[in-house]
Amino acid sequence: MKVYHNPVHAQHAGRQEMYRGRLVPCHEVPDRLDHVLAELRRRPVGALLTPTSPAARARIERIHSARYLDFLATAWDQWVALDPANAALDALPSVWPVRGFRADVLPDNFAARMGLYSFDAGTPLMAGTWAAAQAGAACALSAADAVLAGEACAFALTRPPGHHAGPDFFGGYCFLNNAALAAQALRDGGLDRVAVLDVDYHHGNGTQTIFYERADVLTVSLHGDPRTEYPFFLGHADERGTGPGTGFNLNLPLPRGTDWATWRAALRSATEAIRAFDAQALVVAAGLDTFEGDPISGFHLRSADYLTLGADLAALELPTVFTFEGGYAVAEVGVNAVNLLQGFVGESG
Ligand code: 6XA
Ligand code: ZN
Repeated sequence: MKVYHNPVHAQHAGRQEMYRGRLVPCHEVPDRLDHVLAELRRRPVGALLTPTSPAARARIERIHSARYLDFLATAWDQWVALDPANAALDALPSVWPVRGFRADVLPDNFAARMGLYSFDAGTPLMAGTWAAAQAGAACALSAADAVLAGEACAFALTRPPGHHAGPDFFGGYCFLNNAALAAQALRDGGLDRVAVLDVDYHHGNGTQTIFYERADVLTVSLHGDPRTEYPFFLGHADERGTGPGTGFNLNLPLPRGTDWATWRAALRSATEAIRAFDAQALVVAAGLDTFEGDPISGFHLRSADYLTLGADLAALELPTVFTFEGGYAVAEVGVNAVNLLQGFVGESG
């Protein structure tokens, strides 16, 4: 397994997020990735690499709109231009165009533009966000390229995470959708059918939206029921895709409190769908916030369960790219992530 790690991830280090009406310290912190790196140094699963080239803009534009990327590239400078004192603050959106508002007219006002390109107030943007997100995209693309070149599996160890980011919006701590970038890279590299399996606690709404009308990328997500769990407004079982994509999205929502046995039974439904689709490669949006000790989630998976999860995924016998998504029990996220990878590679790793 090749592990591509994002050398500039720590330039994205939010101070505060809006959570239940209060500004609280960010859950999505640089320490998370550093714990995974430290555990990988203790228990290597393969070569630890940094991408040799930056992510080409044309490859990112396969997933994200040009005007959204232009916004992300200039957002921090615009925020500081509003008031030099803003340099000491994170930028957080506070106003959004909901039903009936116009999203086609680009506002001049920066706060309005932030709202146009986002869906929550929990995702701070700072000076290093764009650099970190781009370097993360380079990890995802390098991991896909490695698999295309014949590697059995590769891990994009990067933050900020990606699975909530859509074609032209950020949210849920995500800016560029690394799993979608990897899936598209696998398609562009010549594979006809790619499956994305999202095992994060939260529904992968960005990935679903990106591929919702397509039959060439099957999207499957196991997650907390959106009736009670973030991101709330997408992720229900009746969302099956639309147009040519009808039947190529599968949501498996589970109640808060779900344990490993029930979760694993849902995983079996997911892997059966991936087999039936006859996928040629798999992208796993690897969130570890299903862990029993996660501070913002509600499933009860234990550290040893991630070894079994890895083995269950390996049983699909598909070339596989993993992207690092959620997981906020910082002290345990390294062990849980490496258990997943070690379970996947088995004794040979
Ligand atoms: C609300 C919770 C965001 C969850 C982000 C996450 N601020 N997504 O872990 O997978
Ligand atoms: Zn999550």
